[in-house]
Amino acid sequence: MKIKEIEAREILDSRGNPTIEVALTLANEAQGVVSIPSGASTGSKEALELRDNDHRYHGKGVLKAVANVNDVIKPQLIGKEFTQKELDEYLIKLDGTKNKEKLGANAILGVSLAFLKACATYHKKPLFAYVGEGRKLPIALMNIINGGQHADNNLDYQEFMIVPLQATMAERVRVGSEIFHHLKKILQSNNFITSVGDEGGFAPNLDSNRHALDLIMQAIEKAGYKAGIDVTLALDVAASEFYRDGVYHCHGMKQTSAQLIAEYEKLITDYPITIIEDALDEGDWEGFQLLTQKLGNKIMLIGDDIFVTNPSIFQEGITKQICNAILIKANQIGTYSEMLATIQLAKNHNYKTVISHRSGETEDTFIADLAVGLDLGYIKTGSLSRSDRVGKYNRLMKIEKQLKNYDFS
Ligand code: 2PG
Ligand code: MG
Repeated sequence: MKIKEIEAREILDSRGNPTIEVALTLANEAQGVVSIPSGASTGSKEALELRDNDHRYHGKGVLKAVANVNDVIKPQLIGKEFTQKELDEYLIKLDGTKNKEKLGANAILGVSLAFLKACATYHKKPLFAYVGEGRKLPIALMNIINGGQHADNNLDYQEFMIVPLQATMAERVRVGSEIFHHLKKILQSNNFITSVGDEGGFAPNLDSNRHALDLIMQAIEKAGYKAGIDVTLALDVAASEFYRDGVYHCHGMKQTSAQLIAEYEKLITDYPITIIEDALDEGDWEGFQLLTQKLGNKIMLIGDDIFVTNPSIFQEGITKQICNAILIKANQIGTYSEMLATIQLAKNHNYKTVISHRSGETEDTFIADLAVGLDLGYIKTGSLSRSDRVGKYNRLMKIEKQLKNYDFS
């Protein structure tokens, strides 16, 4: 695959902040274009997202990352041939730092994923069919109430999600949307605001995290579904965001990890919660061990900020028996190949894999294709509103249809 042209530019993400788009063309004109999402509640060990920190866009411009692609990376790659692995290794070496801080993980991942997409085009395959043999549509975690860093309300937990379990993607999306709209009516009739947060879920001020779960339970019932059977609940607590000075500042209380774990034990008996992500602070590994001992055989415990899609950090987590599932975000690690290594580790050790959007998204739907092709089982891509979220569900429904008549030969 000889690279003929690469061009990066600055675009806006769903929060109206700059991000990078990269177009890469192979010698036979096959092209891949990708735009890179951006997080708000980031793990401290994520690969570096390079920003300009100057007067433009409140310091959030990405012209340095754009220049790193156009002026530094591109001259090194033009006219050369690579496999995906070779390209990613080349980029990692060219950067030369542990956290991709020289060129920026946003710049590097842009080139890595644009190449992946260009190769799919070259092989005349949809992305999902190019990346792997997976043909199952993922179970989706749909975030219908936003809190934490993703909304200006008073909820400590970041994401209150529903997990529809119907047989097809199209049905799961329908059930999700129906519950979402019933929730809107319930909020309205209780005089709560129905404006939405960064991931398209409602962002009301409520009495407590439990109150949010109660409203969702009502919405499920009103929509005519059975909670715990047709649809279960999931949380992304994003606990790092309210951990300070060795304690968790949650529900207006100061709690130790043991107390918070006891609270989760109660929560999962009171509600049909089957998944909890980032239940504790990313540095609270002992707490995570205790949590996994207590709840690991009952529900899915996802590590996001704690593992940051990093194969070596994740390996340590596996050794210490922490969590039983991992969130996969390409921009936490910065190349496609390293993300694949993390996924492989998860599969080898029976960890569930959940591919994820970021709270700052774009119209790019590559995670939908990767969820299917790489056989990841689960996807987390926000609410049933806003095109940056809904685009991924629409893409999944399209893939589901395409799979019916797809000739894989
Ligand atoms: C998360 C993500 C996505 P952010 O914590 O899982 O929901 O949020 O992109 O802000 O890190
Ligand atoms: Mg998270």
